[in-house]
Amino acid sequence: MGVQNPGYWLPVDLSKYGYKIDDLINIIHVFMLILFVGWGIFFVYCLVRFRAKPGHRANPELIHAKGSKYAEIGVAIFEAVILLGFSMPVWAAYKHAPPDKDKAQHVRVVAQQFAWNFHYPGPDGIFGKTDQKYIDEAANPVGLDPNDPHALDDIVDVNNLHVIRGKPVMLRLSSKDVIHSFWIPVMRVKQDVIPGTVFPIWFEPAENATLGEFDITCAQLCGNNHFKMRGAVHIDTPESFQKWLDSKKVSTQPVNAEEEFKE
Ligand SMILES: [Cu+2]
Repeated sequence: MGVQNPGYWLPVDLSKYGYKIDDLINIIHVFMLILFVGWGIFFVYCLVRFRAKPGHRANPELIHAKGSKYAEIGVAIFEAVILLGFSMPVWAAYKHAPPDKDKAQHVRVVAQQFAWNFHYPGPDGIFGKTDQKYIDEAANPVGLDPNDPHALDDIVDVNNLHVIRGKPVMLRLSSKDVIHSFWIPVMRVKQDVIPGTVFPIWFEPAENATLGEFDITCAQLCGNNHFKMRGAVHIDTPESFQKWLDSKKVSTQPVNAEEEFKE
């Protein structure tokens, strides 16, 4: 599972807006490197300059040097620019709906120890109701309500998220049990999943994204078999997506749903 090459730095980016996250990571790393080297040099300078010497007493008076003052003001300004100018706008862009949300694909994600359940609304575009009393770990892992007509065409796929190139994907994340963290490295999305709450998150596979399967992992130590909690995001063309959809149609009907429908 997963064909991406980890490379020497960040994983391959197949998302339309992932470069913003990458830019931020690069800027912060370069800045931290500059700070690290600067403070390291200053530290070594102080060790040598102020070392214990015979006939020399420590002076507790503050030094009012201009240079260090300007350096600290400069660092504070740069940090404010990173936070207000880069970090917050990227965060805001990722937390709100995608720019072209009308054409988005909607998927519910229900995390559990140790799998990702993906719930698609089906051709009617409406998610069927779910309730934990209908949950059957094998046949109905998200608890689709067999009495809800909107649930009849819904599709549930364990560990497989199918998306289309160039089409935004809006996810609603929830958990059946403990805290998990939904992570698609190639899409640059990561979000904690907390029981009792629903978190929205979105991403958009780039128009020219490599087709195929890429890792989805859980980034929060969530139990003994946490390491097994991996799925795959399948980047499809509209045709291959449809093919997959057709293959799923009958097999994932919730138990009793067909009978209920006939009445
Ligand atoms: Cu997990």
